[in-house]
Amino acid sequence: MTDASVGGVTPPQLPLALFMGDFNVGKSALINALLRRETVLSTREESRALPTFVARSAQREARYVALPRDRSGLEAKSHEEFMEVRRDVGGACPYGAMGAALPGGPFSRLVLVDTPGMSSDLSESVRLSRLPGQESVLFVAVADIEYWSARHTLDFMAHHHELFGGAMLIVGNKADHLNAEEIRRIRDKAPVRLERYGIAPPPRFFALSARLELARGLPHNEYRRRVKQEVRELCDGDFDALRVALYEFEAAQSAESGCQSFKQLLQTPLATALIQTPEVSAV
Ligand SMILES: Nc1nc2c(ncn2[C@@H]2O[C@H](COP(=O)(O)OP(=O)(O)OP(=O)(O)O)[C@@H](O)[C@H]2O)c(=O)[nH]1
Ligand SMILES: [Mg+2]
Repeated sequence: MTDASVGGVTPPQLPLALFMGDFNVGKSALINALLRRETVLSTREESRALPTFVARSAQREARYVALPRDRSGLEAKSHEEFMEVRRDVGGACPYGAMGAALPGGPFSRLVLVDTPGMSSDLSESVRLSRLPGQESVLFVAVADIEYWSARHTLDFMAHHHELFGGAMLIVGNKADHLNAEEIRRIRDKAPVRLERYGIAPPPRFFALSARLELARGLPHNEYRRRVKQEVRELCDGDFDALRVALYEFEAAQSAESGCQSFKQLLQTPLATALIQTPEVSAV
């Protein structure tokens, strides 16, 4: 085990749900859908966003921050500025990670961590290594449901299943692109497919749609109306089940107070590893 803590001090851990997967699979849309608001950038293009920690705030105003690569203190940002920060391929971006602290929201302690998708032109294959304090991390592997069992995705899942074991969920997103029969077939076969690949016991697999969920509170939403009712019901059901799984994880973590500030949160070993990705953590 490597000591990735900063200055030898490992701050107490808040429970974290870490969303990882290929670019464009809907990791950010999923986080926005869970939070029921457009907090992080979700876009058709590869986002090149930085790792982003979204936490609950006790204050009334939402707060956004950027952590410089040299860790020289946090910089406050407006939401607009926060959405615009991008990782540059040449490495010029001065920041390593972003943070958002939101008042209210569905989770009281669970921090949702968005990560940049594995980039196509950098041919990255991001792999985390074992981290101190990772017991408080739930690994959420996100994939496009149509390609979830591609070899590189299964390899990625197998690697992190070894690290996180039972603290792992799999999301097959964009199920709104399929018909009900296809969704059921993929969902029912997923455990067998995972076990055959050596990912055992298989993590829970959720077939859902962040896009449908984002529109769920809007009764006359055109897109929801266009999607067949059976598909909508399957997606809504699995999204609810995902929410429950996250609540259960949060509730199972010890109630000790975790990090009190972004500064602490962004200095945890996990944050350190993500900030260094891909230069250090990629293999
Ligand atoms: N049809 C459909 N489109 C979706 C869904 N979820 C996300 N999208 C779309 O997929 C595209 C990528 O979504 P993002 O949320 O930016 O995906 P990401 O995984 O965060 O991408 P990177 O940050 O680039 O890694 C956007 O155009 C979204 O609107 C879904 O459930 N259904
Ligand atoms: Mg994203």
